[in-house]
Amino acid sequence: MSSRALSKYILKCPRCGFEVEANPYVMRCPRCGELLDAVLIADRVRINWGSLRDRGVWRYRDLLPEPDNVITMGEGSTPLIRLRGYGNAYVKFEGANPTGSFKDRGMTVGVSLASSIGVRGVIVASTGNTAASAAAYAARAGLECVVVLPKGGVARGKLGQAMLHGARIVEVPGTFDNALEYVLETVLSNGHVEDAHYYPLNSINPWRLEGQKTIAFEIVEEIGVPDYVFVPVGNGGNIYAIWKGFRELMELGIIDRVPRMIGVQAEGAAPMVRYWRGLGEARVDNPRTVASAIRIGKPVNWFRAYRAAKYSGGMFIEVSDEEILTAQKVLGREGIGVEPASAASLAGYIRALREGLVDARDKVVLIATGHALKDPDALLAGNGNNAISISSIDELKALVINGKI
Ligand code: AN7
Repeated sequence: MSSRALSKYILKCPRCGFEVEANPYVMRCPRCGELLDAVLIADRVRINWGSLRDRGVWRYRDLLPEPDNVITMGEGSTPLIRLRGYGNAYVKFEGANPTGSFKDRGMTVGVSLASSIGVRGVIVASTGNTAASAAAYAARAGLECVVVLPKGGVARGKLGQAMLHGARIVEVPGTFDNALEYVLETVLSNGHVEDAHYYPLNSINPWRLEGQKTIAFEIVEEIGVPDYVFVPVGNGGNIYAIWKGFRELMELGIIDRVPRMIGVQAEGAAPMVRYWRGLGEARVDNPRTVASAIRIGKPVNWFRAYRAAKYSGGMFIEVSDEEILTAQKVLGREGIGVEPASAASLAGYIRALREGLVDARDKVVLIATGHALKDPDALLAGNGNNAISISSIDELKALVINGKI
């Protein structure tokens, strides 16, 4: 890999301040063990906002790592859709990415880096979307992909994608938290990538998160700085990445404030809410929710997520599974198809409106992280089958022409 790839960054510990020269291998602070931040060095950055080229994630290459091999499928540039039913809100529809989730923004950067440093393959633990995305981008790069999944805990669409793209699937007992532990214990030693044969692309990897921060850049280009951004939170990488994107634009003088970041969790899997309320560690031993994508009890990025909410003036809130499924239906009836985890952002917004945390005039963006087709079982279970069986044209005529349908 050329030395230029990460040259506009340093890796800095958010806890003890220790700095490391940017490189693809060190993920945790060698001194205190915290996950390191990838920090852009302002005088090494040259960006001409007015002459940005291209679409999607690489439009912002001036603010991203620049690996030699860029593995891209046009990810990013997703629609920002005005919500009709509630307040002053827009839905950032990440389901429109190549594999149907926001993970593609991260994988285009992460897999490009893996390809450029020359590894045999990539490895991820996943509740499903990371697996689908890693599998697709690795296939595109000609790399092997190992996905470690909680057995029985992954929605069928995502499992099918990992199979389609030729990933090696390894199933482990327990939850995502167990799967992540298997992966990190295997390939990381003291937060440093030991076995560079399989490069880890979970969200501990700061370079993958660099891709995800482009969600913030696109929002700013389209509607300026919103008052609030609602993000479904599992491992906590995405809320941090989006906040980081806004903050960098502020540091570059492009915007003058950062939106309040609101992290939304499912009641049965809400370690960040627990921590936020001062009730103990960011940890839930037996995470449960219908939203399998965010069925996570030990968010590895808890400190990153915490900083995003704290320093933006935001917070963490929780919603019930019932509220999540209602919100999924509300979006569905507006033509926007999201998986249950993604509906948590609207569920959180509805609750925040009801509780007066947010005013109906505040400009809000709801991050809709993944596509409805990811979890077909949730669609079929949640909406009832109102199909009418007929076997003649006359019957259809009777229904349609007589308005009986
Ligand atoms: C649809 O795929 O963790 O808080 O392994 O798929 O950054 O973890 C997925 C997470 C929200 C939470 N919405 O994002 C995985 C995985 C959807 C997701 C999240 C996920 P983070």
